[in-house]
Amino acid sequence: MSKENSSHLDMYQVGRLAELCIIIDENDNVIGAEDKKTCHLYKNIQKGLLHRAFSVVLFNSKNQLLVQERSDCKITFPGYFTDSCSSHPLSNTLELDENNAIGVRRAAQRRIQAELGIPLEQVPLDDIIYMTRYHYKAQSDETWGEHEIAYLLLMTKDVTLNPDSRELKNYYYMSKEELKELLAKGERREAKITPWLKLMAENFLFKWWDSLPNVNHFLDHKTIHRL
Ligand code: DMA
Ligand code: MN
Repeated sequence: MSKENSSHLDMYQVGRLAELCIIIDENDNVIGAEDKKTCHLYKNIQKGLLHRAFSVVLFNSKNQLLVQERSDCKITFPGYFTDSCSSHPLSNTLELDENNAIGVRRAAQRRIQAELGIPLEQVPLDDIIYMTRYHYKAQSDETWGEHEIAYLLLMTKDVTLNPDSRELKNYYYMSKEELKELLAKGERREAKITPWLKLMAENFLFKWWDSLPNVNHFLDHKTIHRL
């Protein structure tokens, strides 16, 4: 890994850098594929490289949000508090399928299983609701960053968790008030919060939270929110 800042990575996360992400234009049209490493090097992002991603917010039946604390080995934003599950659809036939965002939902199903250890039967594709998309850019350190159009996905479900410690070091179910408190701690620099959890909270989450589990009137598959 030569000169890049990768001292905090373990072999598992280094191996994951070979995953093939989907390269898109600013309107989310597929234009190619590049490995995860190429997509997340900030020098490439500064040249405009953009990839497709997703974020899942998972609520239990008590209307609490599952919040992850990322492992210290993550490439970007290690040790930060973040949404329930986020990652990238891969450049293969199943996950490129744009019909009803099925490819992205398949990727979410795959990563929910991998990161959180939730049994597959508890995560049917039909329970993963595609809400809307947002486009953002964020620098993690001098080497790595994010530049994505992310599909925001929502699930309301009581699940069984068996988290992978290589991905997250902890998880919490938070009420609206508890998330607000965490965000306030973030503002005071007493907690590290991923830029995408912050943006999601500022723009979408609290509106949706109030009408759970009936979120259909918030679906917006046309807009790509530029945040
Ligand atoms: C990438 O998340 C996706 C978003 C929306 C930031 P991540 O860094 O957790 O991805 P992965 O789990 O694949 O490393
Ligand atoms: Mn990414």
